[in-house]
Amino acid sequence: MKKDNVNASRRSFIKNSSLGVAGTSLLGGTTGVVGSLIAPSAVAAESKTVVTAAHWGPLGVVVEDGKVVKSGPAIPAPVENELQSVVADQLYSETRVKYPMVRKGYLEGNKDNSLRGRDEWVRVSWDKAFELVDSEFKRVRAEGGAENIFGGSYGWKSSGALHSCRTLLHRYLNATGGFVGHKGDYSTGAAQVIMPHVLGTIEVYEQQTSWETILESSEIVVLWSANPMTTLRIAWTSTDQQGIEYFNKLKESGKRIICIDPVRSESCEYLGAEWIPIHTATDVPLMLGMAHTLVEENKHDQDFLKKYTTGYDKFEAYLLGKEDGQVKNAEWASKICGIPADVIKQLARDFSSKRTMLMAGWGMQRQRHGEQAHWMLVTLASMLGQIGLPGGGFGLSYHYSNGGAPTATGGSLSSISATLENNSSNTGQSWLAKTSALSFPLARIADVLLNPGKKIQHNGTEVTYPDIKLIYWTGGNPFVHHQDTNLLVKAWQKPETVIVNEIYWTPTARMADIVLPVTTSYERNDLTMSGDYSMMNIFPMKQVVEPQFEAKNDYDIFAELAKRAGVEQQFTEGKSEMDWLKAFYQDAFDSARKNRVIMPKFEKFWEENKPITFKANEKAKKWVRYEEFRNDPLLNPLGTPSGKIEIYSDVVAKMGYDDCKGHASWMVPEEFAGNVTPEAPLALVTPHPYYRLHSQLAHTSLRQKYAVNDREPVLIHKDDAAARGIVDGDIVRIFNKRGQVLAGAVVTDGVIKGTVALHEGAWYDPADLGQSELPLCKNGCPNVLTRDEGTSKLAQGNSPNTCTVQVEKFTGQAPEVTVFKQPKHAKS
Ligand SMILES: Nc1nc2c(c(=O)[nH]1)N[C@H]1C(S)=C(S)[C@@H](COP(=O)(O)OP(=O)(O)OC[C@H]3O[C@@H](n4cnc5c(=O)[nH]c(N)nc54)[C@H](O)[C@@H]3O)O[C@H]1N2
Ligand SMILES: Nc1nc2c(c(=O)[nH]1)N[C@H]1C(S)=C(S)[C@@H](COP(=O)(O)OP(=O)(O)OC[C@H]3O[C@@H](n4cnc5c(=O)[nH]c(N)nc54)[C@H](O)[C@@H]3O)O[C@H]1N2
Ligand SMILES: [Mo]
Repeated sequence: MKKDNVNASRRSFIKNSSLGVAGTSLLGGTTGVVGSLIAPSAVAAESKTVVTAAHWGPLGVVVEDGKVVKSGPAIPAPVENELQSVVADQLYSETRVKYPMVRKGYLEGNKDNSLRGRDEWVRVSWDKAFELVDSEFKRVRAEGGAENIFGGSYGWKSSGALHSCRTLLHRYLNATGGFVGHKGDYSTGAAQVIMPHVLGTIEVYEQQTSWETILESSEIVVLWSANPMTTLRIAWTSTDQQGIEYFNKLKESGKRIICIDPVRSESCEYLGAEWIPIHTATDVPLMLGMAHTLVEENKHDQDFLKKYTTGYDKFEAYLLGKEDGQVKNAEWASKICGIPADVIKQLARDFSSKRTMLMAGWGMQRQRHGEQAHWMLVTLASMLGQIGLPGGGFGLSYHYSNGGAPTATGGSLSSISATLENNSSNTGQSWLAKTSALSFPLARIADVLLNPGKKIQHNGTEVTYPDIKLIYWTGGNPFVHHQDTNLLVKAWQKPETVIVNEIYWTPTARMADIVLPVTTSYERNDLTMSGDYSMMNIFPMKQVVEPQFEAKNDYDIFAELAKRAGVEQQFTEGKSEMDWLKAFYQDAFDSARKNRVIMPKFEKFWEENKPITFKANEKAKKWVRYEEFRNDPLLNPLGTPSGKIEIYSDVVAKMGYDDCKGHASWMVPEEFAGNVTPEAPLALVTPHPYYRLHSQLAHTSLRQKYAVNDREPVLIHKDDAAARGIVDGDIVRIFNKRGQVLAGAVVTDGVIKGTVALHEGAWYDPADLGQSELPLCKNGCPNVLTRDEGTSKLAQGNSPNTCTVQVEKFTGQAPEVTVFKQPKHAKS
């Protein structure tokens, strides 16, 4: 690690100064109009610019002599998005999987699965690799069946309508007899289960009140556990960059913006917002304190509560302490959340007297009792009475995939499907009912692997864990994304076979038996929509360069496996890559025509090398979520049993769970700033990273912008650092009873005292796997420290932000981070 890098990286990490730079298109455009995409003139003759796209937006990629030399936005980005600049780093990464690889012990029939992650690797031919995978599937299916195969394969993969690796895996598994999948995700594990009980919809992945009305009508915008300037740098399909554009306009408008967050986030800094530091996991007390103030000062909207909600009286009894003798007033809340009581009271007064939009993110539900945070937010918003008014109420997706960017009128691409046109030929689908009954809440995976047959509660039903013998993972990184890595290491040793398709030697690939090298999206042709809610563009995703080394497309891998299983025709339908793309495009063309929007023919579109952009109409620009419900709740009831907002849910109450009751309530988490021990006196929060998408791009040159002493940066308050003799740039050891990691200290006042922040997505890099009870992660993966416990019996979501740790200065020789290089023996 070069010393001078420490300061530079720390600076950019804290300040993200680049945020201030307006982006210009690599292709010379200035207006965002697609027609302005003109290839640069002053380039060498053998140079070309190819338009493609990724989660991080539309890309122009400059190729010279068959090699990528530069990449950037294909449409001007509202603020610089550095994620768009590292296509070459991705393609030519030192950590690419070059050839099919098999773990030595596995190849030799050694059944000691504890060798996973520390064995040697043997290069094999593609033919040999296919034979191994095919014969293993045949064996497992013959001896047991679909219930022994986990194909859930959660992860963010790459964008694309065709080369969607997880869907392709499912398509192959469906064609050959089924698999065990999962319920839910890591993003909104708690919220997506509780919200339907409260609002009748999943809420978290739905269009938001239009930004145009926010800019017009909102007086206060609250970023509540939300960091949009970071999280809007990407989208599930591909970002249309509209969300950041609108946040720019919000900033220019001079409206009051408030961030409630344990961290002074990139958004807080960039937007010049008021920061209200809060202890992680204490939003429910804060909201209760505000709710109490509203009642005390008679500022709660009783007409709204009566007309549009049910069960407020039961909640109010709890709020006023009639149930448990504890009045949940601002003074009570203040002691828990760390915000002065007068500030809590003033927030309540301001929100009730001004048009206020509560934009909530999801970090506060990724914790024990995470269900309560969003339930309480909706309860508070109901008391404020602005739901369904322009610019008022709450929104759970302004920070994600450009929620609130008006939905455009145009065409919509179709995409490859996991289910097959004709699946009757050799398997039938009798396994379907069985395996869907065996699908389990995703975040319980380690528990499932360790305890087949165990029964748990989930949202009013009983789930019985399947017995997993074979895991096939594509497009995800569980050894980074799952909590309590050391427990996962043990659980992962249970299955007989683990197969991973990967581009890179990720921590998960390293934990497999068979690793198949796959292409990046820049090595194949595809299409994607942009803006998950806005449906604003169709981006061509053109192949930029030839596949590197022996990498194959996931599609071709599963087509070959389908062939060996005798189901090639069902899998491919006889179509080539371009045949599929034309068919997806034709569906967009047809749906656009129904909307009276004319798109170019496919050939012309493909030839033109530029995105198609659709426009939103005035109605979409003025759209207000819950407006129809507000106008006429009888004619437009919600999908809840009562048709109203359920401040109290009979359905949830009747489940009888001790950890999720009939109304939002405060339940003391096992680990948080208010529940620490001498061994683990600091709370840990694990936000999403600015310069990565989870673990994606961790191996690129962007790492130099944030790594401290070549480790993941950890934000530590200056008082906490001083008490431990830690100075900025030090290597520190963060540890608790579950594990230990090294990280690089960023000493700051930008995190609440008593909490340290370590971003999710840092690659797991154990120094001494298999030799030590708690191997030391050299790089700083936060999940080595986090708890693997469901949010509650209701959602069973993941709960990483319920965690306490100790931090000390690391003395001695710090082991080198090696996870971004080829693994030992895989260099052939
Ligand atoms: N502590 C903590 N943990 C968390 C979170 C947190 O807040 N705190 N957040 C959680 C959340 S919300 C999420 S969504 C998860 C994210 O967890 P993941 O979605 O697993 O994270 P990614 O890094 O996006 O992993 C995607 C992987 O797919 C690979 N890939 C990309 N394209 C392709 C392809 O075309 N084919 C194949 N075969 N592979 C491909 C990439 O190389 C990468 O390894 O993490 C969760 N974990
Ligand atoms: N650049 C980038 N963008 C991304 C991703 C990425 O990895 N990188 N991941 C994408 C994905 S899959 C998802 S799910 C979303 C994630 O979106 P979110 O879940 O909203 O993101 P987080 O960073 O986990 O949390 C947002 C903020 O909440 C704060 N926070 C955490 N716990 C609490 C709490 O208890 N109370 C309060 N008040 N604040 C808290 C964090 O410090 C952070 O600033 O982002 C998406 N966008
Ligand atoms: Mo997520």
